Amino acid sequence: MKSGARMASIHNLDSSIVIIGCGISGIGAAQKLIKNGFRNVRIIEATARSGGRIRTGRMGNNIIEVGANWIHGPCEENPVFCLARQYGLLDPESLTPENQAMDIGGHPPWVPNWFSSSGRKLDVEEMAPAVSLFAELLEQSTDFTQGGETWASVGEFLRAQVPRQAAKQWRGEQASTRALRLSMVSTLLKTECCVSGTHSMDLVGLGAFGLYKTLPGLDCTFPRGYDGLIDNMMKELPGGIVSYGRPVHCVHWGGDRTGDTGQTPVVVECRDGERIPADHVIVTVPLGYLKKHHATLLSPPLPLHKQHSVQRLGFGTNNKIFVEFESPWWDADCEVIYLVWEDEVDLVDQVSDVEKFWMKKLFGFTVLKPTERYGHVLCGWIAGHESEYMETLTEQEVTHAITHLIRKFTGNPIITPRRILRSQWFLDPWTCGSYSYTATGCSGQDIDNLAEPLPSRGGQSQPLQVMFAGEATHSRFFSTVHGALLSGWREADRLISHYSPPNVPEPMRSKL
Ligand code: 6YU
Repeated sequence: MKSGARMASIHNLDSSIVIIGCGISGIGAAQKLIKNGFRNVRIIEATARSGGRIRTGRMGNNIIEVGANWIHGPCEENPVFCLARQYGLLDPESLTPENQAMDIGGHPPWVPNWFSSSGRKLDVEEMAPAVSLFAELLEQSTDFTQGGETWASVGEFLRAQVPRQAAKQWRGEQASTRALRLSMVSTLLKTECCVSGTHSMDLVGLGAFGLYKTLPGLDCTFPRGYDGLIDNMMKELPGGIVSYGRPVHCVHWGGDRTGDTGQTPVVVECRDGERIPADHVIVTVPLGYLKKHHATLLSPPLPLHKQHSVQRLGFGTNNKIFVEFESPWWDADCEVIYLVWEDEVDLVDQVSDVEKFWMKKLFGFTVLKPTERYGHVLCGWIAGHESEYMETLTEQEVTHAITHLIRKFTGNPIITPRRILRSQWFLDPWTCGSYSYTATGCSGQDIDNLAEPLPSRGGQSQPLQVMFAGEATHSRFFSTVHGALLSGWREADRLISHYSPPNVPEPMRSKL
């Protein structure tokens, strides 16, 4: 019997669908499938909680976001914004039409305080040209399209352009001012490593840098925590749909459904030995996990072109270090504190000796606002191997290093943090890093390959056995929550269309 004929023998809406991972992409896929009438949907989650990289924590009385922070581009096109609005989770100012219309790539430049390694507070006006030069060149980095670029990476491009432009634009300046501005550019390069979630901008491909698209709207936060979004979405799912604390070991695919024996084309094998039969599996594990475990997670293994894309795409670490103080040592209007190492005139975004100098990679701190809500809390940002090394240290060692750093840069020998809390995304065995980026040598085709279902096109066996969602599979919004949610909906839609015969009205299809 041909697989198409066999397909007709099962009731479409009874197809068993297993979703691996209860992050927002998995929750979104389940939500859409269930709203469209699928009755046999299960989510298998390795940890004891929902939300994955959306994780709201507490530091004393404060809410802090250990993972995702902002809704990037809160506008009508952003489904995370629309859901958050529907659930009543946002502040009134985030909802204004003016806020949604503002198209400036995220947020207006933050009000900075700059401190240097010799313990000086730098003059913002005098240093502003470094910020505008960097912003201009970063913008230019997104204009390249695949193929034949002189520079392979964003880092190489910036390293070639910055000194050239600096020599031209800052000709009349004192050598010391020029040097300080170049050191500032190193700080901005490290900031960009955090934004891209990479060890170094030398690893971020120039040709693919423009693939990431920003949406209009001023980035906003969830005043009562990002996990409110997850809680509300979970409430819409049937109780008991998620099996928690159940890591999936292997997805056995490539079989054929046989109506007679009840055998399904896919079997999901959990680490505890349970074997779950499925018609379709949606894999939403992070790319970091897939990079480490794809050889054992799928049997038979991924086809070569998918394996190569998993390897080529980038997945790096960006961590936060929250630091609370009794009283502020920064200006009242300050939104970001940048730390400038005066010896970094040569545009560096990596340290020479990670164990000794890891803290040099921390570009600075954002200030949690409003103060009435958070008190005096800073969020330090650190990316790359230095960040991964930081994760291995004790909280006491991190506290000691951060205290020393702040004392050195402020010139104040007695500043003492009240408490510290850091994220550890690289050591998280189910994430293995923070988020994806387009590495050198990869293109949009790699993202499409990652998202391609198994068996690959043209095969004879039953289609859509294993499907792939998650932030890294979204071709324009990778690395974001909205990209992840849209990818889950995309795979749900794929199944919905698969089971909707052409030219038949689809009364069941609901709009999410
Ligand atoms: C955003 C933001 N944000 C900061 C930090 C991080 C991320 N992001 P999940 O991992 O959630 O779910 C998978 C589940 O699978 C999980 O529960 C696992 O436990 C489970 N699992 C794994 N293995 C399993 C197994 N074997 N068996 C069973 N289960 C298993 N995004 O929109 N705004 O401010 C930030 C930030 C520190 C770590 C972020 C932000 C990224 C999002 O958090 C992330 O994309 C989604 O939550 C992922 O959801 P998911 O479902 O796919 O996976 C030009 C250019 C550059 C491009 N970059 C631009 C920068 C934009 C990104 N900015 C990020 C910044 C911050 C601060």
